Amino acid sequence: MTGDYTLYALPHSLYSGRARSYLIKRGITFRELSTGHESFKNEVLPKAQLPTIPTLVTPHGEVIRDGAAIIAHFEEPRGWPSLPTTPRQRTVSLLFDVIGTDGLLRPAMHYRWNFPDDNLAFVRRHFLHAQRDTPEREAKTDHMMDRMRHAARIFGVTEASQSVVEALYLDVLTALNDHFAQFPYLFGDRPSLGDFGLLGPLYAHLGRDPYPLGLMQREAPSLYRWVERMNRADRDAPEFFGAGEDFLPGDAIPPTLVRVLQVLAEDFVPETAAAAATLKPWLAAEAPAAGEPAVGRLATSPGTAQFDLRGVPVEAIAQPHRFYLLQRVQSCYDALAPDARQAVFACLVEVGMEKVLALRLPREICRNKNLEVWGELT
Ligand SMILES: N[C@@H](CCC(=O)N[C@@H](CS)C(=O)NCC(=O)O)C(=O)O
Repeated sequence: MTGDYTLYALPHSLYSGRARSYLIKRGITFRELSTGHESFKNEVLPKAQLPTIPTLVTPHGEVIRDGAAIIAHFEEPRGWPSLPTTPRQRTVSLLFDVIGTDGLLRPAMHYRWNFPDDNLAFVRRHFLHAQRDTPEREAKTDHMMDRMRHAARIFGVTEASQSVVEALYLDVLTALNDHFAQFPYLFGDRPSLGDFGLLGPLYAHLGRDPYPLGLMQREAPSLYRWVERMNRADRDAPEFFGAGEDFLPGDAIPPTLVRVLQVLAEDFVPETAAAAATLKPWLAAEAPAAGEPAVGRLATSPGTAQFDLRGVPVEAIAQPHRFYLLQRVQSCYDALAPDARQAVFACLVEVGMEKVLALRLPREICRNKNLEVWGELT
């Protein structure tokens, strides 16, 4: 018996993990199909416009491409129940969503592709089985794997930067582990939009491929439990006694979460600033017409961003997508009353993230027919 919804996704796909977890947690019945099914090419792709996963087909045949859009499809009509209503938690939850989808790609790609002794056979099995058994299957698998292996380098992992990428990731593991030792989810007893975004890199790559999985299980068992928990329909928190069902009271951002954000800020802020510095002149020179695609397939970009990570120079592709989701953080902040805005600003100063409020592109990114497109020229 299959569900009413069909999710085109793959177990080893980063962005699929976010949408899948959302559907599981919200109790939405679905069946999952790989992109190797003929229906993906013939029926879905013409409406999806880009061959990316996750893509959802609703019982009415509506096709929704992109994890954020899939989640919004369920959240928007219900007044965003997965977003806390209080100012600090709401803003920070949206911030975690973009950090998950765009800010942790470097360790995700590094720990998948640069540990072939442990990972390669496992990963190859997944790429192979994403496709039908045709004569071209092996060649197609190699092609797709080469494309994604290349992504590790263009997201900024080189011989020179590898040790800093690893050191920073170990600090992220420790900080998240300390948090999830105290709370089942980012904001207490209930998963939020930020949890779903953060799960992307921490599931398919960092919490599932053999090498990083071992690392997480050894170094961060409470984080590993959160990864498991995010893929279960129930609360899955037997180790927490007397816990409830809601976000933390009093708009609290607990000290363990402050620490997580401080570590994440170390590369999220300089990378976002450098990406803005690359994209702004590109936008001015290109002046794409309103409605032109702003976001393409993974690992395509108009240029690179250069910045320092703990004193080590890093060069990574600058992708407009991070600004698409950052717009939501900024709009949430802009819509607050002055005293709430002050509270959020003070919180972001404490975690070293206040600069992201001002890192805006001169052109808005909107959605049109399953594509993220440039908004009006201003
Ligand atoms: N913004 C999209 C990104 C989706 C995405 O890039 N998915 C990857 C798999 S994790 C993909 O489909 N890559 C294939 C490609 O770029 O050709 C989302 O959040 O759903």
